[in-house]
Amino acid sequence: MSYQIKEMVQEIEKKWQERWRENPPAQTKPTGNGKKFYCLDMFPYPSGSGLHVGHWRGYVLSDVYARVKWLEGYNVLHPMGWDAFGLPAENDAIKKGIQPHVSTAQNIAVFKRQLEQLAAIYDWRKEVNTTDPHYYKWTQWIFLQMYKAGLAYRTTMPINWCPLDKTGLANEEVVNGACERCGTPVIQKEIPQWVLRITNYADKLLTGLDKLEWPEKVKTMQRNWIGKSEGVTIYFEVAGSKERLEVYTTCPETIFGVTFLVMAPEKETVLRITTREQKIEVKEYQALIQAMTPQGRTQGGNPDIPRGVFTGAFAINPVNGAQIPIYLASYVIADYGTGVVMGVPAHDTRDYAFADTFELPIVQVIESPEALKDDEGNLLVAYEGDGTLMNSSWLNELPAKTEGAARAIEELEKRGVGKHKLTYKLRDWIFSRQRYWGEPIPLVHCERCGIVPVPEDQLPVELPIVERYQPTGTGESPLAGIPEWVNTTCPQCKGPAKRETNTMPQWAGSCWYFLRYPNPHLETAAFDPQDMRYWLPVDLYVGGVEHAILHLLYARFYVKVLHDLGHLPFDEPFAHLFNQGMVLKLSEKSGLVEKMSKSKGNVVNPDDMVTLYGSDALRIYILFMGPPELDCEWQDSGMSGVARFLQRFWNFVTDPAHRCTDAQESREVTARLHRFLKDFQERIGHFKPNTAVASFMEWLNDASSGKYQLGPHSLEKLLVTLSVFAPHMASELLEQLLKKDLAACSWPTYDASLAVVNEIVIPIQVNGKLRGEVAVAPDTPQDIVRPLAEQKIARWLEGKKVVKLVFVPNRLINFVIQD
Ligand code: ANZ
Ligand code: ZN
Repeated sequence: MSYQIKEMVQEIEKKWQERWRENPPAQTKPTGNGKKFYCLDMFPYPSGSGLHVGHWRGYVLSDVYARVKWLEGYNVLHPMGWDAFGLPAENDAIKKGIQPHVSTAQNIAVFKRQLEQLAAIYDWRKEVNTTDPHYYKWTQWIFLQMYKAGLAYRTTMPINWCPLDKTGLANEEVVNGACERCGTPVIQKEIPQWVLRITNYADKLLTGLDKLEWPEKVKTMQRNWIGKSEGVTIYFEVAGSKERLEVYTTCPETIFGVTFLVMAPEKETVLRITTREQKIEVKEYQALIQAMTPQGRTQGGNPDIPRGVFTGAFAINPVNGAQIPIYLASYVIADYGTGVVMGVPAHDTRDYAFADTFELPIVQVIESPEALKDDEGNLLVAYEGDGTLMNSSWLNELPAKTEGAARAIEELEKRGVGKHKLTYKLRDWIFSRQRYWGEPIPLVHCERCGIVPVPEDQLPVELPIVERYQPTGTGESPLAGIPEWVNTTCPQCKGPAKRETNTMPQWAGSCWYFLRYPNPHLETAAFDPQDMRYWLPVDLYVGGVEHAILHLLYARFYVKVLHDLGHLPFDEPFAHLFNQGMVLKLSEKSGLVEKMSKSKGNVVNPDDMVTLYGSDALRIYILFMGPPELDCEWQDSGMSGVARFLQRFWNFVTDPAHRCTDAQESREVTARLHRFLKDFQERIGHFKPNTAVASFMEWLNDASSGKYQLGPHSLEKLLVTLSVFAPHMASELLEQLLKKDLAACSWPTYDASLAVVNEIVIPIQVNGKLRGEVAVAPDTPQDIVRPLAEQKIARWLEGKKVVKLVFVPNRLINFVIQD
């Protein structure tokens, strides 16, 4: 019997998928039933283009861990659902000319059919859909809790506005000055907005990161985004005026090196201090800056816009009475710190360039051998490092960044001209969207009572199904054009009132969906306290790194708020996070290896791969492609190689010549199996599934090279292990050869004393330099050594292209890379 590619694979996979549809394996047991494992995928938004092999990368990975835990006897919660509100879904519907709820339902049906082929052990009884009124009733309820706690407020301010999507955006949704969704440059628009006070949680969001088992990269991104900065506010009197300017600095030790001040052009004090002679020039400059995008401002480099302008006014340095000129410049941001900066050109690069342009004095106050100077002792560039203070009166001789800074703060506070201050880069979260396809914000505007929350027993405020849902572009949501919906009665005074017409951002539904999965049908509450105590936090969360700030920061914020309001017993939602890398592929158009996308024409459709090679082969190839945290290049040859491996495996175990009774099994065969189990389990445990695939291949190589006979006991261990990668084939073989059902099996254990190793150590080189070692069985071939080696030296390969591989069996593996 041979495992014929295609017909037989398809037949077997279809048979098992049908069985699993009728009788799904690994379904979640009731709350409280033994040890639990909550394995979560970032739920997809059901786009019109269906699943992509990139989706498979995350979903197969999480399924492997869910399956291992299930076979270990855990009560596993491995759910799936739909993040179906929001811009992409609405834009997709507009493109097709149908209603968003119709296209969303269609897209979900396609996704579900495709997911069935993935054969993950999802519990579909737990499915959630953010656009279901039974779900978003609770999304609205959570908003009301925040509103009542004073964490939601309305304000009119200039916000990021995407002219193409015709909606306001949160700061987190603006990437390099462009809309995160469509890439259109963002402009500033002044409209009333609902805003969430995420800044109240800046410190908790920061300190909470310390206890999380998350990739360091993601934690760093969140830390930088929150941007805590410890500094001082220093007060500068304006000469000949009653005005006082507050300056925010993180370098108070440089106070004697200040030779000018710079204000953000839009500060309201600007015109009060500007002299008569300078008024026209200052106003012109303000108008120029107003027209710039925030990014254009801080990155500078616009040759048409002057670096700055003089106000005509002077400030007095509080420590030495020096009079210094006050300028405006685009590089100072109005809403960071105090919006006024003290210019220390000797020790800050931007200040140095500014002083250069306006011919302002440069006074060095930190001395170090590393400071670059000309023959006359003038600094050639700003020196930003540490050193000994000079030209600084009572600060002289002190080490600058440590004692110098501390002494400066102490002295400034004592003299009443400065105050220690914490500053954050995080801004409050702009939460309203002027679009149709989202949760209505459950508030009512009453002429008499003002803003009134919709009573909780009247939730959900349902999104009406309307003829015209296209964005208006006026700054109002399309809902504002439906008088029957807008006009309502005030819940308080019963007088006439109008509904809030803005909707929530897509993040609103994804900030708490993981709390809903344990009991998605609960009618009386968003979630049950007992479920929360048992199931949460999530044990393993798998998803793309593109959510490093947005979703992951917002979800942490929601959980912290719900915790503080007494609704949750924990304050961090995701104990362990894993970010899978992207799937890249050579694009014929550009000749480059790029992220898969429709426009580049390099997308691989998982359906085609399943048809050609089978779901099991695709699952294994996805895992085998490379270290799961790195971006990896798709190669068709890799896919067929994995299919061949599966066929060899099938041929081997179904051959009666390779089987015996347990008693007849040789000690060598048993030992080899235990060594395999040890390798496999350790590699899975270290999140290296690609190398766990390699351990399978190593085993098969060894087994095929001698007279190998397996007893049923060993065969079962082997097949149960295979099942986490290739569930169809493993289930079929268990049934055919051992008359067993996977659900009746358990995760194999190994005997460490049997698993002792007979291995050799191969040096790994990168461009001829020794970068690591890998231990393998003698005569292990290149296709197995390579992934093991790649894992060991992943950091040397990240972002690099391997142009050549030199492999000498048992001796050496050398990667020749190009930057
Ligand atoms: C004097 C100084 C001397 C500074 C020196 C730096 C180096 P972080 O760490 O990001 O908080 N700054 C303050 N407010 C600003 C604003 N609204 N727009 C642009 N720049 C601003 O950075 C704080 C430093 O950035 C502050 O310390 C200030 O420049 C500048 F050798 O003050 B410093
Ligand atoms: Zn009223």
